[in-house]
Amino acid sequence: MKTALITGVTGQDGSYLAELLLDKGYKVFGLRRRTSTPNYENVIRIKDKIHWLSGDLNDLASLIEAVRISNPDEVYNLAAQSFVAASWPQPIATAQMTALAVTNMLEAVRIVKPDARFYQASSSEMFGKVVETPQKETTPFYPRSPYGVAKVYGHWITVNYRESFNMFACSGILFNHESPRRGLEFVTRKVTDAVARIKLGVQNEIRMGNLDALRDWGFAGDYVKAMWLMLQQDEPDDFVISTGEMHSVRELLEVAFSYVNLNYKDYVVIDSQFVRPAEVELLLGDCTKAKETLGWKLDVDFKQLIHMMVDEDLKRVKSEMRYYELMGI
Ligand code: NDP
Ligand code: GDR
Repeated sequence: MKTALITGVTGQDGSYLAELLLDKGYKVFGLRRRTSTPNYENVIRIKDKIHWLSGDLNDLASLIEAVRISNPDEVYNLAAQSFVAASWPQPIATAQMTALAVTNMLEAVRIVKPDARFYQASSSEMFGKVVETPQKETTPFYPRSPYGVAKVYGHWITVNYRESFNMFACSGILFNHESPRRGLEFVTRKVTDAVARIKLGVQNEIRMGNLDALRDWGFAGDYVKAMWLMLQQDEPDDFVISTGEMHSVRELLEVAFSYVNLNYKDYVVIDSQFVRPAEVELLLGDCTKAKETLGWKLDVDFKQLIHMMVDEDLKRVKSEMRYYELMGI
């Protein structure tokens, strides 16, 4: 039985990855930071199957202890401050959690279990300003947010530990991937949640930022398979994971609202608070290397993804409404 340690296991990707590894027969350890309100929503179905470890990315001692206790064959470093918009008001916390913390995790592995295989969650946000399209492993980085800058650090320190200490360290440069477990502040989930609420009569409008931004959106359940595949290769390497298709935020609104027979133009209000100080106008990935080397492929396309998210939000909002009715709220 193989053993994996996942940081960020309570997040979107961590929960799908934990399910995938449990299905493959892994013993899964999940690192969880202490929060005043426990947040097990994404892992509710597998909570009892995960071996929980208490730790924080900024507390090296806790990471060393997590690696010592779990003695992992594979480490997936998914934890981060992952919301780009929050990285302007919280640039230092973002640098600590999204950049420096990667060194903490690599050090913990290097000191305690240097032969463990290591996955770093790098991001298409590192490409930022358009230098080349589509973007691939060799495209130069030009990050446009404190988050993007922090991810560039995390990416290069992972490459550096591979080259300096001969560690099996891989970096997955993943383009946007979404699911019904996506945080409510990210644009896809914000839209599908609003569509459900508007359809059910508990919301009147949705306030949005830049509708012209273009993104390469895939399904998180497909993307975690690529993370696992990267750690099964003979040699460590870095891979772009993407759909190779791009859609605008406006198109996302169109697809989500029309699915429930509504016109987004009747509900969208542009609000400058959601416009970013510097924008990444366009992301489009070329994942030929991953397809050829890893044999990775997509199962869910853009429309299926957005429809799946609207369906799940409709179910959730309906059950919330039933609960409030029962409670007389
Ligand atoms: P989420 O925001 O859903 O999850 C982030 C996770 O990190 C949560 O479990 C969170 O815990 C944990 N975390 C944050 N800070 C700390 C800390 N100080 N100590 C311990 N744990 C912490 O992100 P995703 O699942 O969407 O993304 C996973 C990773 O992939 C991130 O690194 C993200 O930047 C990167 N990425 C994501 C992409 C995407 O489109 N989803 C694309 C490219 C990269 P808690 O529940 O307590 O908040
Ligand atoms: P992103 O995702 O910044 O690409 O980072 P997000 O869904 O937040 O934004 C995508 C695009 O939509 C535009 N936008 C809005 N975004 C939000 N959140 N809210 C709005 O109201 C809104 N209106 C327009 C944004 O300006 C942007 O252009 C995600 C995260 O998962 C990162 O962790 C990851 O690294 C990258 O994807 C790849």
